Amino acid sequence: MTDAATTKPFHRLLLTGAAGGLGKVLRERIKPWAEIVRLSDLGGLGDAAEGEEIMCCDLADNAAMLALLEGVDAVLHFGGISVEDRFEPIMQANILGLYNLYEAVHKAGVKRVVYASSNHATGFYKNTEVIDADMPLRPDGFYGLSKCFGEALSRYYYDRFGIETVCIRIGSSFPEPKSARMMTTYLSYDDLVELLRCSLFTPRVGHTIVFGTSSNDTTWYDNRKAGHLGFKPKDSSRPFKHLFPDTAERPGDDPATIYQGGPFVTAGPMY
Ligand code: NAI
Ligand code: 15L
Repeated sequence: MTDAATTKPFHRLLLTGAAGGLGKVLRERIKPWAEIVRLSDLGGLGDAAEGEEIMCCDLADNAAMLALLEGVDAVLHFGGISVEDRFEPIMQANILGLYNLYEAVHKAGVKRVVYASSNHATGFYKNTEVIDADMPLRPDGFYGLSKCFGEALSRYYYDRFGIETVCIRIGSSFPEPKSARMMTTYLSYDDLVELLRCSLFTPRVGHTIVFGTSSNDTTWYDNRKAGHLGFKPKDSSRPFKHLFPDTAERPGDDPATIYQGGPFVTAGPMY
């Protein structure tokens, strides 16, 4: 953590999934937080810029993950399968990968992880409901199930070893909403970065679950149980309202419009 010889809060911060949609955004935005940002993915990271280290590896490779975590102070875990898929690749990247990550975190003495969980851990709640972090998990597919596993695994490593994790159930973090549903789940990149900042720098987070959306006009989430993070989103999906004028006219018998997980609830299983 803070070192008298450095001016940035962390010496080395690891970002997994750095070649992905969010990873590319974060690669530029997290630099002020660490002297060295270690970037990891399967590949596709180009050359290291000043203040960067690149270590490509598969989350499913236990030995490579042990090496990846050496010398790391904190982790932003954004790597893995990010949509519904067959169970096998999800098992490798998101289940075995999570176990490998936390074993390596433990062995390296890392104190905090921020985990990119997903709204699909609770996607089978109806979009007429408002849920909070203590309500039972209701995954909407193998992908959502793997996020539930990550949340439970990180809880275990906190209870057993005191490793703190903030699990962010990200809604839909893209440049702009891509559907009427995303008017509710939208999380702007600026608000994502702010939520990561709160997750990394709040002094005590224990094991926290927080829903990651901007301050949209509609919400399915009650974030009061994560109030200690002090996350106050500044953006909203409102400026994109003109893109989805028929939001109020959704048909009532399509599962993709009934449940919070939207199209994910009918995407699987894919054998
Ligand atoms: P993405 O699919 O663009 O990026 C994921 C990255 O993980 C990819 O670059 C991929 O190469 C890497 N990866 C996949 N399998 C791997 C493995 N076995 N070993 C190492 N790296 C592997 O996804 P995106 O949108 O950037 O999301 C990042 C994280 O945030 C994911 O964990 C996703 O589940 C989560 N999330 C994202 C949301 C969004 O709206 N973008 C919403 C909810 C959750
Ligand atoms: C997710 O978990 C996915 O990673 C992302 O690609 C989006 O589809 C998002 O959820 C969503 O629900 O819109």
